[in-house]
Amino acid sequence: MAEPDRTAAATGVVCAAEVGEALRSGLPVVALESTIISHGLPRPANLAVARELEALVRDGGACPATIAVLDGVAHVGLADSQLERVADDTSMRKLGFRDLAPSIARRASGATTVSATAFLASRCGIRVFGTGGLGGVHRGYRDSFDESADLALLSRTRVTVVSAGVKSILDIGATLQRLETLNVTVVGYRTRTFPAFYVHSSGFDLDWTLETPEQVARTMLAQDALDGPESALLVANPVPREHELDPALHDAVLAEALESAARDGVSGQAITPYLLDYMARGTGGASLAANLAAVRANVSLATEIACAYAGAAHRA
Ligand code: PSU
Ligand code: MN
Repeated sequence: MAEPDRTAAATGVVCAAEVGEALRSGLPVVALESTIISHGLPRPANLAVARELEALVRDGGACPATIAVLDGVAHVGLADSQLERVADDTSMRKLGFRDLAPSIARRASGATTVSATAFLASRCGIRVFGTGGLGGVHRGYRDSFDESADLALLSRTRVTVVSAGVKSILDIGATLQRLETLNVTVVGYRTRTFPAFYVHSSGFDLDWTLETPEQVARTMLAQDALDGPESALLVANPVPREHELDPALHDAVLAEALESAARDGVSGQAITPYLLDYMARGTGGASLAANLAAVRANVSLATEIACAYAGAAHRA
């Protein structure tokens, strides 16, 4: 990758030259988050996955922009050596939106969650973002108040996020309620029920279903034209049925994982990585296979949507 555009360096945000050029030319760009690489997937396979996701975007005709903070600079688009660092460096922090300012001020390094990634993408003019599963309302939130900052950020950020719903480790019904209250538009992609990340369906009905990338692009253009509050569009793309985790195995291991987390007193930022790791070990890697299938499908769909949107915006 060429030298970054350093004129942006003073702001603490640097858009990689390739990404900046694509955006200026109206070419499709897809943002990718880094927390899934550093905290969501086991080493060393995580680096191969990070590279594979970027390749999926390129093969689909768009420019990938993986986002992370390195030594106090928020990078939108990483060179391969930077991607390696995100995957290998065990001291990378987990950064939500609210962590960006202190990480820049303290010259810290960290991977960005959905909230930080969505913000940085949108700030640079990237309209589409592909990820695994969003954060949401945790089970037991009545005691812990644990609701991911992803939800509030998406209620005021104009970005289209493609995810396999929210992780089944969460309270999915409560998460859907919060998304409604926060006015985040949720559409199912070729499904009438909200997906549950590792499994195809959570059983919760959705109000809207879209069938093609062009329909998603038209919905984005309608959001632009309405000119309402800058909220996101959440495209819920279920993991393909043939790759889903066996629901019985899923429920059994999840119950153990939640008990173990309570026993170990895990809370706050640590709970999501803890539960994901427990699920991967407890299912003998099967949850990981479902996780990867979901992320690949989401990144491919995000690429198709970015291409359809770039084409439609160009014609408009
Ligand atoms: N989905 C995954 N793996 C992950 C995450 C989501 O498959 O690691 C991350 C995302 O970065 C998401 C974050 O934004 O978990 C939510 O964390 P929290 O619940 O602490 O907000
Ligand atoms: Mn949380």
